[in-house]
Amino acid sequence: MKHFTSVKDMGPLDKAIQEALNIKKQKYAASDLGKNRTALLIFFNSSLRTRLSTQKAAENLGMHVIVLDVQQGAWNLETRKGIIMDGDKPEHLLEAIPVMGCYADMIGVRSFARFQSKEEDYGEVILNQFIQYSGKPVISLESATRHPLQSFADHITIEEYKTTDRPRVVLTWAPHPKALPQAVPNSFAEWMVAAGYQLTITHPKGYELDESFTQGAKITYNQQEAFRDADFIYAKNWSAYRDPGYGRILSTDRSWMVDGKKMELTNNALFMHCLPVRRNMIVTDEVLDSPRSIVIPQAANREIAAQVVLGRILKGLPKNE
Ligand code: SN0
Repeated sequence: MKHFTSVKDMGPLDKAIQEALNIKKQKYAASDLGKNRTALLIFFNSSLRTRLSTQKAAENLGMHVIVLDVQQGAWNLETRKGIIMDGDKPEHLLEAIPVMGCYADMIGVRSFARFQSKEEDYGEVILNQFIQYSGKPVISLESATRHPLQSFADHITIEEYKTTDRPRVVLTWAPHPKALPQAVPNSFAEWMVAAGYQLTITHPKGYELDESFTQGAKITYNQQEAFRDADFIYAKNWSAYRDPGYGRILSTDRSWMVDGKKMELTNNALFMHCLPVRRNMIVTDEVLDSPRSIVIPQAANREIAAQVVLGRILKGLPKNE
């Protein structure tokens, strides 16, 4: 594996799942693979699970890890090309990225959608600059349009908990006080269809996602209908994708919150969320604290997903001199 930015970099998914389940049984079996290798994890946005699980996965493989929070201590980075740098940003990504590449064998990047320009976000301008200018393998730690390490962990989790071959998976929009990216739902939809599951997406009118991610999924505005017979309920808020209104909140309708009554419509479904989750906005305490919630084992699988990806990238690196 060279870069990891979407499900398309994974190859056959049954093989990836097998690898993940093997790693889960023996996390330290390849603790020499990353000897004298350094992973640089760079965060333009906050992180808890991604930061901890990716660092842990790298350490399981014997790697060194450097974590850089751009907002805390690094020079404020300019990202626009051709700009006169007379403002508050002393360093340009065009120098910062190749410099980072000098110190690392691979670079993980978190850079959320900024909602200033849909073209820039959906063109993955920041992630692509890392790929273009670092000279090193790049791992998405959530980019503007996708969160593939999360989706892979979601896939592993569903494989572990499913009781039928092709479970019914429902992605439901839920209300949130802030405008959030579409990366998690885009990536989840794309990955679930690739995994061969029966995917239904439900959201209020106006929250349609980019169709290139949702092809193969059933889409309905009727949440109750979507919940009927579901095996997995995956809740997530996202902001509008369609224009006009890209990156905006169109609805705060609390009736979309996942609660115990809605869960009763399902086929005894399990509840999933990528976290962080806003209690009693997205989902009630009752559901989140119930035995049907698998958000913690889901988060635990982030380490396994990252270890599969980092291990594959390590195997593809040129020999250390
Ligand atoms: C991010 C998102 O893409 O939705 C990261 C999810 C893994 N979530 C948030 O930014 C939540 C922030 C909040 O205020 O709840």
